[in-house]
Amino acid sequence: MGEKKVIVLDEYIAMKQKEFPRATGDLSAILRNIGVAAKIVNREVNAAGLVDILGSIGRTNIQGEDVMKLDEFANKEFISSLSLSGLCAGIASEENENIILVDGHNKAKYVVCIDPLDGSSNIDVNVSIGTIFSIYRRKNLDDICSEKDFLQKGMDLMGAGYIIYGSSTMLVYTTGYGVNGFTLDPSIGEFCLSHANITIPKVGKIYSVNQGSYAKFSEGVKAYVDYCMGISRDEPSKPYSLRYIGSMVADLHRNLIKGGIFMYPATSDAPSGKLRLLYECNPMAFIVEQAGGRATDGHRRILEIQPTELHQRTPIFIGSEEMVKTAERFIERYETVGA
Ligand code: P6P
Repeated sequence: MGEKKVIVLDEYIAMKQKEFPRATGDLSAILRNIGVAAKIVNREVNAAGLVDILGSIGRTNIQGEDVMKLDEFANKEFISSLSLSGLCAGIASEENENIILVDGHNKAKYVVCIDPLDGSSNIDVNVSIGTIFSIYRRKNLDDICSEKDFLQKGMDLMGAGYIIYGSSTMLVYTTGYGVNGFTLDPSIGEFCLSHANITIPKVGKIYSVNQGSYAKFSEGVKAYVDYCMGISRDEPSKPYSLRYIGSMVADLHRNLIKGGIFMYPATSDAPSGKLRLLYECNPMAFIVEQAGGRATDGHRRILEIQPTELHQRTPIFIGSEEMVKTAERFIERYETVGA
């Protein structure tokens, strides 16, 4: 009686599509297929934790194959689900060197970039991991899908999202009109709207970085990390809390809700940083900007970087707008001094 209506993902996607009279429903269909694959991967992620802890349970899948390595399983699941949609011409995956063309649909409207299971090295210690996806509209539908369809700036994304397999499993996405979060209710097997119109606080008290790499950061980044620790010589400040899980989706999801900055800077031995532009940084930057935050490589917006290679890396500073701007200020100051 008077209970709040639960809105499930498919209903929400359909509701939002009605707001765009010219929408054909193709993007909606891709999002729905991603939701289905997410539920299947979620089931395996939980079971796989069991396998890792208890060793192999000798389980075989319906094809009689041994249970595959988790990220390969997730990769196959998302590729298969996207291919079945018939609306995806090709897929760029962290797990595959080259793009995957979808048989029979290589002139379809969209392409998808995916990190099927980011942070999967954490699964055997039961740390939250995630899937990151992003959707581009192909530039020229007369051409067969090729790599150039994927090498588009993040600002041209049609949609982006992530699934976090954590204490609960959530799907968070945007199509450019705000960010919404859906929590999986296992009792009905549906993603239910739980975090409508997510906005990231302009300032937070959390910084996320691999502090162990401090010695390898640039002088500007070191100065900003000092500021986060409250030991800056330039600008005295109260210390933030360091929260670093080592799983980008988990670190970013927490900072999106609570406020904070996540950094994976360039280092002396990795001048482009570690994280990939196409299927990690662009989708997360799109989401965070849509939630009112900021994402740069220290100098320019992540979404303005023109990709030249599928697997290229970029440094990233992403999260609460004021905190990212402060990081940029320190970088600018020291680079000017250093120049
Ligand atoms: P490091 C996981 O391997 C990952 O790709 C991201 O999810 C995470 O933020 C980062 O690498 C952690 O890297 O070098 O700090 O262990």
